[in-house]
Amino acid sequence: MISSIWSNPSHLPTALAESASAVDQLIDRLLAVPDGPEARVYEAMRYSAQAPGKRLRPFLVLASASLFGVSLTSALQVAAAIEMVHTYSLIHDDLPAMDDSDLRRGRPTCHKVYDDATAILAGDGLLTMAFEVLADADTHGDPAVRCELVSYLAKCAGSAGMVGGQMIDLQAEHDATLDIGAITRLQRLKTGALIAFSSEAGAILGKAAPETRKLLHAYAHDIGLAFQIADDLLDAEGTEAETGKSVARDAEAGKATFVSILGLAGAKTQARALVDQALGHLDTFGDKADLLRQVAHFVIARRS
Ligand code: GRG
Repeated sequence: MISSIWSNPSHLPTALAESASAVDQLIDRLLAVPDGPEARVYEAMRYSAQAPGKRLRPFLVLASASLFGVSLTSALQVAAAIEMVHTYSLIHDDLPAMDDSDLRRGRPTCHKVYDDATAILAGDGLLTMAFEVLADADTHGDPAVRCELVSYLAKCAGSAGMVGGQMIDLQAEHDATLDIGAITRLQRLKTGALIAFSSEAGAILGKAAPETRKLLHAYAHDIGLAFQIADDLLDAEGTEAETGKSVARDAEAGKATFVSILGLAGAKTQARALVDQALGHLDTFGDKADLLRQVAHFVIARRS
């Protein structure tokens, strides 16, 4: 049972730490380093995947799966897969050809510790292994469910989702003229699509009715945008010590963001409104959705 991993579900920091520990143990097993010269790519994959991130997406998988009586084994498989895809995106985003960042999760970035080619391969290795994990029989007894997970993650991570959002972002890099609609679409693809997959994964595993899954999609849409506004606020107001990554990059690059368009106060108001809207989508789930409610508040209160 999923709830067995949470000793105190009303205390979000403890619940986040407990689900992070469970998913990290599985990732540790999945990324066992083989003998042979290919060991280097596994070491680079482990370096980034085991770095101290929030493990927010795995948590969303576990919290959404807990609504539908899904087994812990199934939910952890999906949680590990989404964290692998997320980590791949961070490794590639930090490369000199993209964001050229030296610091991620409070540590030197993968390409700084290894080299660019190894970092590219580590990202590729994590992305492809995620689909191997989803397709594994441990993920769900019903092949149709596994197929739906593979297909939906491919859509969310690929050119119709995160990769597409990253492409728009790279093209808009020095464009301060993007309007709020364009930024919203960019961020829905770049950040929101993986958050949508994570939040809907429980409904897919639990074979929930389409209208129930839609509620989680709507919740994810709202917290995804709130998460991105919080990210823009951290870039504008946070410190490198708090966030574990470079800050003030957006303003330096002259980039249009939610903060540059709405202002600091306007962005905070908008983020709070999105969280309220997200909570509204959870009404029908009752107390069972309390962790999803708490995490909605957390995405805008976080300092890293
Ligand atoms: C390279 C295909 C490709 C995509 C990159 C997600 C992404 C697209 C880039 C990451 C850069 C970034 C700062 C995105 C904005 C929000 C975001 C996804 C932040 C990082 O996620 P967190 O805060 O990170 O959940 P941790 O380290 O806690 O897992």
